[in-house]
Amino acid sequence: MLEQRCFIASAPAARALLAALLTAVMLSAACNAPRLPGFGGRDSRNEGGNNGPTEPQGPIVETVLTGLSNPRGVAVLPDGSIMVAEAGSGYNAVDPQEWTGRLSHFQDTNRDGDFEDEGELTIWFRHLPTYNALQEYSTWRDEVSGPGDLLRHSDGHLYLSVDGGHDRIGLYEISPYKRIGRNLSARGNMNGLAFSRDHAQIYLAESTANALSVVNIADAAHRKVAQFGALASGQQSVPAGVAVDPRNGDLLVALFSGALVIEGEKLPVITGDSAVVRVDPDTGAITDAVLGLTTAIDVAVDSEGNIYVVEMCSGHADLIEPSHDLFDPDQTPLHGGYLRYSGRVTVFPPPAAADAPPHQADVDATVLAEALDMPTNITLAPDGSLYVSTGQGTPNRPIPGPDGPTTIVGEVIRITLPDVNSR
Ligand SMILES: [Ca+2]
Ligand SMILES: [Ca+2]
Ligand SMILES: [Ca+2]
Repeated sequence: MLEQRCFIASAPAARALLAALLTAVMLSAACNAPRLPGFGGRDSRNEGGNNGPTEPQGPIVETVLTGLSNPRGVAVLPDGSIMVAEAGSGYNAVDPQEWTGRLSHFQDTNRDGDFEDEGELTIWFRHLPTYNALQEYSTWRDEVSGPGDLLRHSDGHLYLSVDGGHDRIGLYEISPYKRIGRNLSARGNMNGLAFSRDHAQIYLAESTANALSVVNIADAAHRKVAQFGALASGQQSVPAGVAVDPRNGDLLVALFSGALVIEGEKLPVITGDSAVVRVDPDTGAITDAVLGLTTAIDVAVDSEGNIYVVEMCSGHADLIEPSHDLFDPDQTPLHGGYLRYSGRVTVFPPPAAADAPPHQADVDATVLAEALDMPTNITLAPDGSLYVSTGQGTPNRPIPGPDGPTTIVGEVIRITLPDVNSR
């Protein structure tokens, strides 16, 4: 209780600071059009023989799905349709029929560019586990878990990680005929998944265990690849996302960074302590790839070695009591632990040499999208576009938004890069 009182006493000052920070974030979002300085050297090339100066072209950011409940992993199918895992509402009902985790298929059958017209949604599974860490683990943060990352194998099978809390953890194999088959791993929660280049194995970012493991699809044999130590302030590393560098098979892992309690104050986010590291899949050797990040939660790598990073938020705000009613639509708008609308997607070039120093986020980041509301997952589609899931937290809960009070809405955005547009 002492800890709680300490936090509440310091809350007004923290709120004022965070309000200022939020304003700064919003202003910078309004003033800075999406930009790609020097990304891949393509901006300045201006091929095509246009007369006169050409406007530097930024990425196109579109909302392709809205009204979801904690969208997480997205898998893009060869026909351009997408499968989306949703962690659900977080309401951990006694009756499994009331669980709201889902796996759904979205097809743009009328080809108007979105997946929101009649008949474009087919729900494959609608009662998968869901819970909120605020209630289960008293984290003082609005944090929903359930179905998590999703991969589509070249043979058509899907692999879905599920964190439904105690005894409801799995990496499930799902046939193209909508049958849930084997559970390949139930050792601990798996926030991020990535195939090995030959699709024979799946790498697992095991956030609670602070480990990176690999599981063979054929026989479900499990092997730990790396164990991550503490980050700069002594907090746990919390690996949240993993990607395979298609050029050499290296693993890129997003280390989200764990919470700290300093002098009784709960600090869910230590700004700048999050990182992306490169892991040798054979030796487990770990080297820093990008430093100075905040809440790096997922990562992707393209065929040229460019590293795409999702940061969930830029700080913490309005921690909430475990007794807070997340489902009361008349609650005062509160951030709920993490600063809303402060997430972003950035890209970093491949290292110039094997022994090049790591990138520094404040210097080397090219921003592709910012002021996002709590993004969690990124998927690099075969056509080079990026699908990012946003809106982590209890769906419909009142929160402060960029234009005043709003509510949490799960969405999937698509980021189309300039070099992709001109292909
Ligand atoms: Ca459509
Ligand atoms: Ca439409
Ligand atoms: Ca992922």
